Amino acid sequence: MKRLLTLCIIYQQSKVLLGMKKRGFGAGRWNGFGGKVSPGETIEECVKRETREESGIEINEVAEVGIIEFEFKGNPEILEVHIFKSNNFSGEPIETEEMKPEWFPVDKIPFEKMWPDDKYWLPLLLNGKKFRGKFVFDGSDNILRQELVEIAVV
Ligand code: 8OG
Repeated sequence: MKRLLTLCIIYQQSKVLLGMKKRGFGAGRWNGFGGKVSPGETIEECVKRETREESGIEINEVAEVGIIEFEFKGNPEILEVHIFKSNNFSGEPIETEEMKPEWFPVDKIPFEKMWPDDKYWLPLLLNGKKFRGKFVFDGSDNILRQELVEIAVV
């Protein structure tokens, strides 16, 4: 069974906006904004809605740059995460019930407090690449298997 999710990296010059996830799945980690695609919603509508709800930022334009599947050992559900980037947005980030946003210089991204796969694909995103991958986790800290390739078109 597959579940569709979105994730958006908001960036500006040499900074990226991340949010500290305060509750639920991935709590205690810095991440981009996103979540589960709702019934009747397109993937792009989802990434805009989730980013607005979690950070107060209104996305004007997004580009899809990658798709990564996540599998957790012992769980048949596959999370298919569609990854976007945007540097065309309005508003100022605000703390919400779910996330505490903060700008990080690109050379100070807190990879040690992020999902362990992010250090592999986020540099590709920041370098203008597109990618496709799969990560199999044992729990939430340990990567058992990984595949990540650059692609021309998502
Ligand atoms: O709705 P919820 O907050 O549970 O959605 C989970 C969010 O976390 C969604 O934006 C997708 C994202 N996400 C994963 N796995 C990983 C991961 O390994 N790295 C990053 N950066 N984000 C992830 O589901």
